[in-house]
Amino acid sequence: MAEPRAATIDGKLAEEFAVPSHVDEVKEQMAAFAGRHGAKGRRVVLITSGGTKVPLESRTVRFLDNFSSGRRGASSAEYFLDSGYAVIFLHRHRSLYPYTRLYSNINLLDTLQLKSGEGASSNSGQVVVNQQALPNIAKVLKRYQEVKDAGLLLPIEFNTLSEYLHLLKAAAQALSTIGSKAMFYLAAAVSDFYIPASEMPEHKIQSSNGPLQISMKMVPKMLSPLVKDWAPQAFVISFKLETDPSILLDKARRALDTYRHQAVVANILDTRRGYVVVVTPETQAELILTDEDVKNEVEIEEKIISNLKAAHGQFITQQLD
Ligand code: PAZ
Repeated sequence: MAEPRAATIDGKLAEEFAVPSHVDEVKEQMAAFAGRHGAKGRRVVLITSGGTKVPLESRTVRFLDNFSSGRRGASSAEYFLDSGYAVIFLHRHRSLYPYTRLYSNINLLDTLQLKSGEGASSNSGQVVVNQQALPNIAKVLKRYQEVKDAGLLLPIEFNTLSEYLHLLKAAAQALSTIGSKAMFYLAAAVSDFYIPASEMPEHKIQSSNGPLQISMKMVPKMLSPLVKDWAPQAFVISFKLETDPSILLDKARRALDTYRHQAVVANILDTRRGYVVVVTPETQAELILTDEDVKNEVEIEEKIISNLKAAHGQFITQQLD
């Protein structure tokens, strides 16, 4: 069946997904960011990252969530920054974040010590950092501060599926001004199903009513209007996650046929940290972490970004011809 175009999706977004009150303000920030970097000849990538939360009640006690940690998006942001891109990081609240992701499993209080000597026994003693508890912290902090001082990273948060959908549309429109210099790297794990506000119970669902049966609608596919209407000149990468390897590549190719964007990064849940396939209409590149890579702490995202940066370069050149 044909995909609904922008007009239909715009209507659906407005009717069935609450518009976040700050969407216009964020859109202006993103447009200014893209304009500033685009004017300097810099490429800009919008990364989406993390899972989405789908409420079951409007005064939400319960919601459906998914596995995504946001690690792919956060580490990719670092490699894009290292490759000269400016990054808009549209991420789920409290999912992993560039640079701090490296310390996400560390208890902050285990990295700090009260300085011995005067005041150490009182509540006002000096606190010092135990650098050994934070591997490579000086190098990571230096890079984080360089990125921050140069204004190269614009973080934008979302919480719910509704916020994600509206902010992605705003981002697509904001980045359309820089044409082919814009890349969309859609790594977030977005729910395919939702309950429309009009069908959602207001109050907490009562277990005294017995077993729960819910019926959910399909979330509109944003790729279609993004590619055709909102940012038609941009370089667009979607991600495809499956658990069954036998259907992965077929589904990636079908997505390319349907949406006519530039590439799909295909991955399997259990092996996603060490193996992906970058599928384009003409090519298929397997990216694998070798034992040597693992020993040298190379991450799969470094290989993904190197592959996509080169493809984006060719795309920009073709658009100029
Ligand atoms: O967030 P994470 O690092 O735990 O996982 C990354 C991922 C599997 C969510 C991403 O690579 C991906 O495939 N995203 C798209 C998922 C999908 O909707 O098919």
